[in-house]
Amino acid sequence: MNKFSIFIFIVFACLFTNCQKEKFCTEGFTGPNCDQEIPPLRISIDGIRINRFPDRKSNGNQWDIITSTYPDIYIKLYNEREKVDMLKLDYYKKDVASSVIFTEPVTFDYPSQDYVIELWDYDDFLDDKMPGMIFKPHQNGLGFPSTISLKTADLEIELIGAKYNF
Ligand SMILES: [Ca+2]
Ligand SMILES: [Ca+2]
Repeated sequence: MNKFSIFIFIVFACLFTNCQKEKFCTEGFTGPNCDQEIPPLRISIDGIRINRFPDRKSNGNQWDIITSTYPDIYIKLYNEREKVDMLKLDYYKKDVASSVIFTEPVTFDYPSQDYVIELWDYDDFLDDKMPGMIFKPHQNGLGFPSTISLKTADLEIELIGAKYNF
């Protein structure tokens, strides 16, 4: 075939195979209408913001009694199945009255699996366990938000600066 025949061949091939309808979807989406989400391979975040937690223990007592009633919060974060710590902070934020941010990068290697986040109140003797939650970093149908909001009856937590790897 000469160059012209090759050109004609490609034009006809396109007409019969709908290749002119091919689109480039936004990253993370696929399908004829670019509305099907591709499950991310990995999600990394810049930090964790705690926006709400109970102001008292489940028995009605205050979190602390000596210098302030507010808890001294640290976080544990692990994969529910493997129970391997992804984040176990060796510091705490003192006397947290309402919201607090932990600027701690974390990478979720299995974004569709269950992870557990636990809050703890540091005390000198025996730390108080605060509420926690089980969550999936990626939930199909919500798109790929840069802030991942997690809510239970007791807690409101945001995973901030989320980046997605496909
Ligand atoms: Ca306490
Ligand atoms: Ca404390």
